[in-house]
Amino acid sequence: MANVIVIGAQWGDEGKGKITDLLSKSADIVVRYQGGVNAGHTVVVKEQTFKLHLIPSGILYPETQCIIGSGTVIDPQVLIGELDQLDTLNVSTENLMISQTAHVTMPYHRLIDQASEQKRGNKKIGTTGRGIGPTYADKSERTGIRILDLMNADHVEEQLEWTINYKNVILEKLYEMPPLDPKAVIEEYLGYAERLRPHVVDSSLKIAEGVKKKRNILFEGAQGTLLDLDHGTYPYVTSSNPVAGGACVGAGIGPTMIDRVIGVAKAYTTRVGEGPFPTELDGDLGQELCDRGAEFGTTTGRRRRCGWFDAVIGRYAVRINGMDCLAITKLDVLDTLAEIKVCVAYNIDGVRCENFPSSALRFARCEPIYETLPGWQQSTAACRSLEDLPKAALNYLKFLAELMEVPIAIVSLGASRDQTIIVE
Ligand code: 2SA
Ligand code: MG
Repeated sequence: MANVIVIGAQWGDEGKGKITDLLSKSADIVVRYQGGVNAGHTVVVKEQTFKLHLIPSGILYPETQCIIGSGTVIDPQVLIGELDQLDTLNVSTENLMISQTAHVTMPYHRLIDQASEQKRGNKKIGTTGRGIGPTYADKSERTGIRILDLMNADHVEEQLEWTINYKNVILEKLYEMPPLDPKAVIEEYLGYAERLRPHVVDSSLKIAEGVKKKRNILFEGAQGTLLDLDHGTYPYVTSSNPVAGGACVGAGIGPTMIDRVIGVAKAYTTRVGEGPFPTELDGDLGQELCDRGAEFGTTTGRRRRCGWFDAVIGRYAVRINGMDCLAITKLDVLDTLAEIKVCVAYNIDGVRCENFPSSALRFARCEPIYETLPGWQQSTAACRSLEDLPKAALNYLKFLAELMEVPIAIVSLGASRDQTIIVE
């Protein structure tokens, strides 16, 4: 196992939660390195469904240490809600660690995220409305509140009073919203600080200690490659770096310490929020994928847009992440189809293009060039090895691996832990 990064190879919701849950069994430490409560992981264990936004799914294994790293943004209210949920389900949260240098999502971040989306009108990003962009903006602008600030009551009171008064000008003047009461916010967040205090650590030091002791460390990406702030479909992206390189920055570990990068991709493509999506299916077929795949956001409940597998973005994800191998999820969702299409290249203004165009304007003009493969029209849900798969399903997987020039290591055929093929 060693030190492994798991990333999403598409627009998020690839089923990383299930794959990291599987790998967490062999991990001693699981680290979240970016994103915040915009992420949503659904893990099903013994018919119990866990919905986690910030806490790594590794928490379900009693021995595994879980770290919410420096590059994440933490909404204390949501995090405490997750701690409470796990408590009622008798899952111990003693092994949860929170980076002291992670930034805090405050109420004004949430308000500004939602209000600015509204102001954008038809130019909106389609954010989760969880305050993610504004929290990272403050981090870059150097007006952010960090976990270590919250831990220091005297200092943070002054800092928050100034910041909230400053944000109130924006709320009132720009968005015509009522101002926040600094005293009430400060009191509320100092309360959260006490609940979180026992979990707060120097996270990069904890990780370094783990490396020294040769512990297996799993770095769990949230969202996906195409939502990366630098390498995704900007501006329709999130405000962090979900790509593998982001793990080094967000966790505070050098690239020489990483052994493997595993990409996770769905057997088709989904996207939630605005922005171009070349292989999107609008009609009945899109609806069928959505219904069969239960494609609704874990965080916001939004319906995900669905389409065919796009091997151009797949190849791009292999390159940007230095991906060693791939996990293909939700293959079973395609079980009913007579024919399956795969986008092998784009047509941009009459020219065939094999590579993902980094210009958003060019990407919006991409028309998919498809190859059509026969479907298998039988259930794969009970398959436990590649030999169990119908021939057409195996051919489909081989075709994807060839197009993306990466081996497939894991195939997932349903939500539960045992509906998985590990390729030897
Ligand atoms: P934000 O809120 O600023 O990060 O939104 C910016 C864009 O990033 C997309 N985004 C996501 N896309 C897929 N899944 C995400 N997590 C949730 C889930 C989403 C949900 O697991 O289902 O519940 O709706 C996620 N988080 C951010 C977002 O749609 C914007 O396009
Ligand atoms: Mg998700």
